Amino acid sequence: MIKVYGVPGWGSVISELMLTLADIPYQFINVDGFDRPGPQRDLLQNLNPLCQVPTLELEDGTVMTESAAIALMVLDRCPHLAPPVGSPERLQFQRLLIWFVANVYPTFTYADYPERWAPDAPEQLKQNCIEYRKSLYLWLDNHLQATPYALGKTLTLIDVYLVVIRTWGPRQEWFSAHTPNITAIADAVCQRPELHKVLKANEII
Ligand SMILES: N[C@@H](CCC(=O)N[C@@H](CS)C(=O)NCC(=O)O)C(=O)O
Repeated sequence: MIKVYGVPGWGSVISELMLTLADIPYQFINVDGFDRPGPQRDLLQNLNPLCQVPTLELEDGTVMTESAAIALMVLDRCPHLAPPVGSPERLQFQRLLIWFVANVYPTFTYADYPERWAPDAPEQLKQNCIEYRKSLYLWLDNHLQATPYALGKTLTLIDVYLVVIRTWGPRQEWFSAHTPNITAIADAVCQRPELHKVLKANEII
């Protein structure tokens, strides 16, 4: 069975939700505290030198990291979780998938541990990243025109990112006030009964 190394509510929930949608069984291994020296960090770093979650160990022991790569792996097994090849929505799916990990995720890398990158001005780095992230979300919200999900009537793996990031900084109240489309899509994902157990375990609902 696939092992998902993670922390409840952190990036590992993105993989947990994707695997759940694809009906792929997995075992969750809690590595809470991995971002400080200790046994959890040693365990994770042994698998993933970047020491980040999500980190997966596949059925055959292969290590898999990077949420977008994990999404593509899930799609290989369960293609209906993305729009069909050749459709305009497919291109949007591909664009947004890479957009998230190329633009949004690094703002967490730098803002969550600012002293690592700017020991002389950590607070400034943190604030700049948070403001930049907000500008990304405002662009995204304008770009999302479909309902009830990001790409229309069918839930895709992009929707998983939306329901998760809405719980992270700048937090749900900010999203409610500034990003009505992200909010509506995240609310729609929260209604999916097959995701309730994982959403609850990660305190998203
Ligand atoms: N590019 C990675 C980013 C993963 C990531 O940054 N995860 C955060 C937790 S949500 C993390 O592990 N941070 C610890 C660190 O960067 O040291 C992905 O898309 O999976």
